Amino acid sequence: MAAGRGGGWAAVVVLVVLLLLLVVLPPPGAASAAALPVVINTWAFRTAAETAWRVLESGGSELDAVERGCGQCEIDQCDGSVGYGGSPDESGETTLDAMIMDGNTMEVGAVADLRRVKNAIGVARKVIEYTKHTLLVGESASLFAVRMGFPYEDLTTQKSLSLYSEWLNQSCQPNYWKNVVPDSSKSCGPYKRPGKVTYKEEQTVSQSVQNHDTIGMVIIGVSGTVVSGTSTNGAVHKIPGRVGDSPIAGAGSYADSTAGGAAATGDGDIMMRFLPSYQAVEYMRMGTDPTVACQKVISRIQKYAPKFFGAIICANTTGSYGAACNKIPGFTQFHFMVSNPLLGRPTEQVVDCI
Ligand code: SD4
Repeated sequence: MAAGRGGGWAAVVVLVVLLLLLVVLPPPGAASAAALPVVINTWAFRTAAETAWRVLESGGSELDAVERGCGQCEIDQCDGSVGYGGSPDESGETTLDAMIMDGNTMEVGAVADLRRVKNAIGVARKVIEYTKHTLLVGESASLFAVRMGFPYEDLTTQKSLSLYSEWLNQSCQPNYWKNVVPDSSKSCGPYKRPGKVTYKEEQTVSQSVQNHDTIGMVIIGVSGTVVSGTSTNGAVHKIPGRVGDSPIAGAGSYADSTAGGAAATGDGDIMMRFLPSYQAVEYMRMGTDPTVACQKVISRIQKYAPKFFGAIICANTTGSYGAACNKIPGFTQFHFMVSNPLLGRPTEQVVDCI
């Protein structure tokens, strides 16, 4: 009887300890300690992170820091997928998509299919500052940029030219067409609708991971101001006119100073259908830990597109942050940069994909 009572107490103590651990410990994969300001950006784009951090340190605004940070990647041509000279489209031209969002005012400035102007996020910022619009596209966006004082220049480089000619030499493979004649999985266009349509199941173009590497950045300032931004040259060999997720508010990134910010990277054609950045911010608004918010967003997309290539970064207004990615062959971990006062300087971090 006495032994039984002792066993009962032991069980109670174990239960209490377990409950305490549950309360004290963060959920698996949860973010490290929070501190403000925080700068978080997709991929190991260190110079972008350093640039943004320096702007904050020298008293610049969060918008300035996001613009300069992402702008640095445009100058560095980060991974060939940001800025000029990357991702030639089907006609060999590089076109850019970018956005910037102010989570205090909920204003967004964005450009898509921007041609012959290098500093896409700079132009996006001008859309906020000098227009009542949100998104400008194509040649007209370029004309706007020139009016705003940006140089009009060729975005083609030796590298983008050789990527383009290699693609032509391999019968324009891969490409983004389906259900057309001639058969787009075997030959170049021009393609047409067939006389009699026999729809094939949607083919996912097998993109290499290097095909997509947008910079997405979220900054939470010391007073809780949330700002986000993106910049990319999109998808290699895209059909001219194609716009991805990056310049779309809620898809490429989202910022709300009452909840947090998020930014996505990966296969924008799929990801933009789910507004993942908006969804992640809404999860954080409900109190969900940033890592878990990121994971929930990835899981929602997985149900429809199990093999999609993509990742997302999330940060809430306390400075807590996290990231998640979809595990596919060749992409099992996602690297991103974080800067906050606890880390001291921009630090590369990594998460295992789910
Ligand atoms: C796009 N999401 O245009 C962009 C490309 C990219 O990481 O992320 N990459 O689809």
